[in-house]
Amino acid sequence: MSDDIVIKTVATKPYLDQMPGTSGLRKKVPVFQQENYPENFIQSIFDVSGDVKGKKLVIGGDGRFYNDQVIQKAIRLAVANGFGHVMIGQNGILSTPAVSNLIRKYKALGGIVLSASHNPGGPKQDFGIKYNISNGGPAPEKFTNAAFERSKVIDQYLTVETSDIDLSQIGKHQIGATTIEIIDSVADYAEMMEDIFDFDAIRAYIQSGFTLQFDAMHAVTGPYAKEIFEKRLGAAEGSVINAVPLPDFGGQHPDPNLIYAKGLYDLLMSDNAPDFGAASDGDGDRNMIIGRGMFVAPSDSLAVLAANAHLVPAYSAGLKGIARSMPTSCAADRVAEKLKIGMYEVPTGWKFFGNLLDHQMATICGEESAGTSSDHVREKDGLWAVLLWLNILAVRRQSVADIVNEHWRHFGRNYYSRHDFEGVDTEVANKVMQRLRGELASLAGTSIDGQTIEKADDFAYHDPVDQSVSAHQGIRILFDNGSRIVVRLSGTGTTGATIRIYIERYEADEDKLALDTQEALAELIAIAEKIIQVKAITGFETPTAII
Ligand code: G16
Repeated sequence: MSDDIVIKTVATKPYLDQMPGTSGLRKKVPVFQQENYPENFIQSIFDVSGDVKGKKLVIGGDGRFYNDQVIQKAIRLAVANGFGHVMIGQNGILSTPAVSNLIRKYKALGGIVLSASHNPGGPKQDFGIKYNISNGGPAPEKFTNAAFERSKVIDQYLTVETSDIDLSQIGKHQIGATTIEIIDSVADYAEMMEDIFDFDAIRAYIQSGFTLQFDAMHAVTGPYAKEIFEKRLGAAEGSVINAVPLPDFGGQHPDPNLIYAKGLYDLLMSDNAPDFGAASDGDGDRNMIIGRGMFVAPSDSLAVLAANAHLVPAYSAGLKGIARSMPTSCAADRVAEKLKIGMYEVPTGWKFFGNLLDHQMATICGEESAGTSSDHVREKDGLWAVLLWLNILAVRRQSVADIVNEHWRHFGRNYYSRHDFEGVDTEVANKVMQRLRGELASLAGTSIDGQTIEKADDFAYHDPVDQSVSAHQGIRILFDNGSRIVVRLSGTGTTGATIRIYIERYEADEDKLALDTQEALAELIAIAEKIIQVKAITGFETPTAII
């Protein structure tokens, strides 16, 4: 391609809605299709990134509808803004943890991930742009706030006139002073996984007859899972299902939970169950773990993984600390206490783990929303979590159910559930939160149905590293017996508001460890409605999702 490029300055008008949520900017595709909409946002990111001249940028996405077109726009903007080297996954495919790894490994200034995570894809569905900084993690609030401010006043962006880059062929292109490199989407990531885990042990376990099924949900992890589970670890062909990324994820929500991965769940509960089942989401950062006959809730998974991580090569020296998001159950806290290591509670959003990981305060992090990861990258990592389970299983040679039951006998069980009220009118949702905030001061010390509230607050996080304060991160109602009710508004939806209510109760009695979760929490669920009045105010009779 020619060296003479003409950089064009395009006049544009700001859109006022480009505020990133919990995980980047997420909107419906038609919103992103408005004139200059993605360009405005990407230019705003570059504008607040300091000097980008000659720097490296990683670009990839989960393959959803509009992915390829925004990649071409991003390439033109990157060239015009003076980046020296742009690395792009083949066919535009890169999982979120793979982007995090590439940024760190190749010392890039940052990375653009085109994904709306577990939200559905297609011409009328969701799209998103996330930006990760040079530590490989999601841009912190300071950065996203600055980008948002910039987007509100932006009046021009830079681009070049050039033909589309063929994303299907691995290789290099030169546009002006910028090298555009199409890379193998999987190779670097798979290599990193081989460095962390004992692939020989897992391979031997699989050879001995251990069976697994991984559902890639027609999203980004298909090619990664094929390479790792089937090719490198020797799982039978067909162990990875829905392995081809599709722009509309086959019309499904690529959300690995009991609602959208019900087929996998049913298989694992059936007579034909393999030993192990797992799934990941749109962009490959979430995970779902199901043993034969046993679903492992994400909060429990974090606790079990933390308690057993020392069995795996990369963590054999032990963990430095564990971190979880505030609404995640306290099961991991009991592990940290036993291991005598630090335990950190941060707001929802992976960006809050960045400082703890960078400063070796935490090694493993996790969230109730099905994200788990470690200090190997600065994102949550779905396949890493699956491999950690597999490596532990290969060492312990016990079933998932036996390991989890043993864990509960040892540490007690944190019964836990999330009740979502989706598609609530935003004003009504705000009313629920405002009313509750107004009640907080009077809640402490009161008893409801025989349960005493010890503390009620609006969670504010004081980052121990940079001393920044993030306020209003969700309401916590803490009972004197360790039970908790947490309420917050989701930051990832694209339609109306979602109220999430998280309910948790600790049980140490060995005879009460196998109760049905909703039954075990029934009393607390009733108390939650009395305090929050979500049904009364919204008019919803039941949650739209119980997870
Ligand atoms: C994002 C964030 C996570 C967060 C999750 C749920 O995940 O990266 O840290 O826990 O959203 O957020 P909310 O409860 O606000 O909907 P993802 O996988 O969507 O990028």
